[in-house]
Amino acid sequence: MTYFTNINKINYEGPKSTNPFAFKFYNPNEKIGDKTMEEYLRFGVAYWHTFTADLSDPFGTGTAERPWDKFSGMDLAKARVEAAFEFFEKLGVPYFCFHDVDITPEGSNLRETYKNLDAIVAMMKDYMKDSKTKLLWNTANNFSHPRFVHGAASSNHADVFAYSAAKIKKGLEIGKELGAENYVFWGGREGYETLLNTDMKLEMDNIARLFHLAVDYAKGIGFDAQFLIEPKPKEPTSHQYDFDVASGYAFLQNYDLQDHFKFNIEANHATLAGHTFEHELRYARINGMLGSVDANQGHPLLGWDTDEFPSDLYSTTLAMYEIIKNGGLGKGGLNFDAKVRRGSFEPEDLFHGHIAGMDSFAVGLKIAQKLIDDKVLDGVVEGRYKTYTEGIGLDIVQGNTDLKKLEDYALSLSEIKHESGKLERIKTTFNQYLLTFYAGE
Ligand code: XLS
Ligand code: CA
Ligand code: CA
Repeated sequence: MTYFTNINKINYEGPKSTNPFAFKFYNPNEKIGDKTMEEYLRFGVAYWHTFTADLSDPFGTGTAERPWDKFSGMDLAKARVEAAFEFFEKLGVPYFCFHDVDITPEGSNLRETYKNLDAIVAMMKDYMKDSKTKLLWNTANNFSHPRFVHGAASSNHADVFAYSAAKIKKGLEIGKELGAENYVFWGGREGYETLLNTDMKLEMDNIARLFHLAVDYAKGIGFDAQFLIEPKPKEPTSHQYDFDVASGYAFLQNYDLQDHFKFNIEANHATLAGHTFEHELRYARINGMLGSVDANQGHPLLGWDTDEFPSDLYSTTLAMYEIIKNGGLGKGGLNFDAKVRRGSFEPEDLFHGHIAGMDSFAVGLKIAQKLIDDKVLDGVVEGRYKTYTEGIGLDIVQGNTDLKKLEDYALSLSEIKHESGKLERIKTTFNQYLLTFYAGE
């Protein structure tokens, strides 16, 4: 059965195209630096937002009109797989991602849930034989069901720890079966509401215990996916343990997990943490911890996780700047953890959302590569830190000094001469690159 009947394959038609079902900037085979766009961007579709969600929000029921709505139970799960692979093919996207509960309904007990999962995973495996779309990552949803009311690995109840472990074990087996390149851990309810009833130390120790068990199990079954932690500062709990990359990295080092994990960085989670997207990418990159990206954006006026499709070119440019500097994303990719707005309820909106996101990152990639080729920001940064390339600065960075020597040097100084940071000039140049790009294309 065909689900998106009126929509054909989305092709690159260039910036002058007026066809809404065409890419204006994402040209998969175009070379940027030493890679093609497709190799750099490694786009993924999030199963939950695109095939499972109904666009309900805390104030209203779902509005989504989907061609698979007429099915229910396992028939619905199967229809979604058919629709998903049709969508991947038409969009020409190399990856997808899912939680266990996105692809099948939960059974009345864990054994039944496994049975449902096995059926759908077998079907997916079959579809993947003829499809170019691969699994970027899968994960266990250990947060939606009421059993996770007090957390998963961080729950006060040991049975919930065991249940969560079982779902992760199954997830790792599914990842292996489908050839997932990564496995994600987002700490859905791994956080707390109040310290008044919380043993924070035990909760954090237990999260680390479960991570170690997962690392060991994956090794045991020969599943060599990259493990990824996805930080988020709040929502649903008021204090999530993986607040941001910095706190997540400290956690990994504290529990000797840093060699087994990298980060999956979501733009909207970065902004919820009071950071920019590029701050989180930079923090991970300079520590060798940048694994993958959940590509979306928050609403500038709303303080919650709105998961919008990315369209802010300033942000996609700065994000791609970090990704190019990282030498690409390795096994990671750009997963659109993004949902169309509640008012965009028609099936074709799913294509428009992804086209917007893919084109925005393609533009970001092109501008970022040009900024790097022309050494625009590198030149600024090099000039700004030049005092560390000679004299006392060189001694400092090479470790050839001590407090006494530094004191002698400071006592000999008459006046410290600063230079302007030239922020306005830099921003103008940045805009020039954005605007020249438009004019030239
Ligand atoms: C929720 C998270 C979630 C993870 C995967 O805010 O973004 O969807 O990406 O569990
Ligand atoms: Ca996410
Ligand atoms: Ca989110």
